[in-house]
Amino acid sequence: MSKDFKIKDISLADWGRKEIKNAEKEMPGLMALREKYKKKKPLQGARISGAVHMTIQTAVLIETLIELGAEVRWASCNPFSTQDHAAAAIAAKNIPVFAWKGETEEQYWWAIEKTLDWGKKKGPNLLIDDGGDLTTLVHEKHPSMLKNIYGVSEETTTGVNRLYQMMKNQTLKISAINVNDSVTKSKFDNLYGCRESLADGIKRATDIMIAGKEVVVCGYGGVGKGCVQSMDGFGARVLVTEIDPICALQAVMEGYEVSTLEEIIDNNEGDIFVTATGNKNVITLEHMKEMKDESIVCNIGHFDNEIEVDPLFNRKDIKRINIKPLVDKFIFPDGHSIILLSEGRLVNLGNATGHPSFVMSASFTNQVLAQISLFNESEKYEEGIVYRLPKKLDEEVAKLHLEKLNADLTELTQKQAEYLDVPIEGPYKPDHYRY
Ligand code: NAD
Ligand code: 9W4
Repeated sequence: MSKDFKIKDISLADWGRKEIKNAEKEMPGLMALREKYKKKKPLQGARISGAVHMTIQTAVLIETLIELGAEVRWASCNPFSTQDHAAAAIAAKNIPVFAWKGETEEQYWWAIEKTLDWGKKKGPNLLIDDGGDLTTLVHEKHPSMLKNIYGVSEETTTGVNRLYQMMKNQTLKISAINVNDSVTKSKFDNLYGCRESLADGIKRATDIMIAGKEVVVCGYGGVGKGCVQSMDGFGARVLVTEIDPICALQAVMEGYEVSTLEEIIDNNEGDIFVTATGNKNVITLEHMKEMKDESIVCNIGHFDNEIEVDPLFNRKDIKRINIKPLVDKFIFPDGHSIILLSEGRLVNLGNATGHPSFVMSASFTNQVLAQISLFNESEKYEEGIVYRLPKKLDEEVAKLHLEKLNADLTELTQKQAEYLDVPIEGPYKPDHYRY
């Protein structure tokens, strides 16, 4: 049989397999689903085309889907995000995977196309997407496949925004589940994930001691709150900038000073600057020109436009010294310098390996539940509509992770359930509740 995969180097498979084994221990939600459904195989007959970053954690997702009975074909949703050892381990199990780090634009789209090539089986019947490229490709280039597809589950904000846009324009032709807005996805991705991986990125890049430093965090939303808590935990003095009075008040109530970048820089404060706003041009060239010598500047928010990096790289009067990959010193004409991490892109992905496996487990457990539901309860879903997972399943994801953490949940008594007017088995909160 000719090989049905394309990856960088199959000799990396052993290394990948060892890391997958380690990750399984930290992905209890996925492992619990394997255990729960090993006999029932609720995805038997499912043909899943997936386009999600081909990482070690995604390998655990892929193998969970297969254990539940599915066939899968996989590509990455970003030309640079593949961990080649993860892809190799998947290919070594003869799972069709088309992903390697550093794909060209053309190779990237070729790989996504390959996930749709089911031969005589006439295309996929489920999609898992991250960012919306796979969903768009099927709609625009393979509309004949749409009628056989039970639905797509989408991982990220960008992809979910594209789905709602398609729903509004009535161009969405399949059912869709927005996994991004499950509480157990977004809290982990934004708050708990960044709380762990910001320091990881800064430290791998610079080896700096955070205790005693002044850290400026721009934006106090989910990501910003995680970053602030992390830096505070290390013993930094944390300052926050915000445009939203509610978030600014939250920061003050937690004991953080809220100021503006201009004021902070004017006062010669700030050793480390972190952007976490989702906005553009938050730290500008003018800011960096006035920062203290050797200030560290990094971004964990919007993937590439929070820091005005173009003039740093392009202006002749600013000298660049590359310290190591994705760590650069820029020397200004007055002699002072700043250190920029990940060229202004996401510091936790460029200078570290992103979120811990446990964070991805929370997110991917939602993905698997969404796939099971789309495949087995298709009567619940209408074509062209974007749904969220019911709160009961969000609670289920949390429960599967609590078991590994040795936590004992209190059970409601019948009388208490009646008093609160909630079902004894959940869901325990109304839909408008903000966690
Ligand atoms: P959010 O909307 O909850 O928070 C962003 C905050 O920034 C808001 O409170 C907003 O008022 C504030 N803000 C906007 N413009 C500002 C400015 N000019 N100065 C100061 N504050 C400003 O969003 P979030 O969930 O925290 O996500 C933020 C960004 O992080 C998004 O782009 C998201 O995609 C990204 N993200 C990154 C990772 C990662 O792993 N690196 C993970 C999750 C989310
Ligand atoms: N990764 C990534 C890595 C390198 C990289 C153009 C050259 C996101 C979520 C998860 O995006 C991810 N290099 C780039 S873009 C890029 C992106 N470029 C841009 O110039 C360099 C990414 C989810 N995740 C975790 O967080 C942990 N495990 C996961 O699966 C992974 C990767």
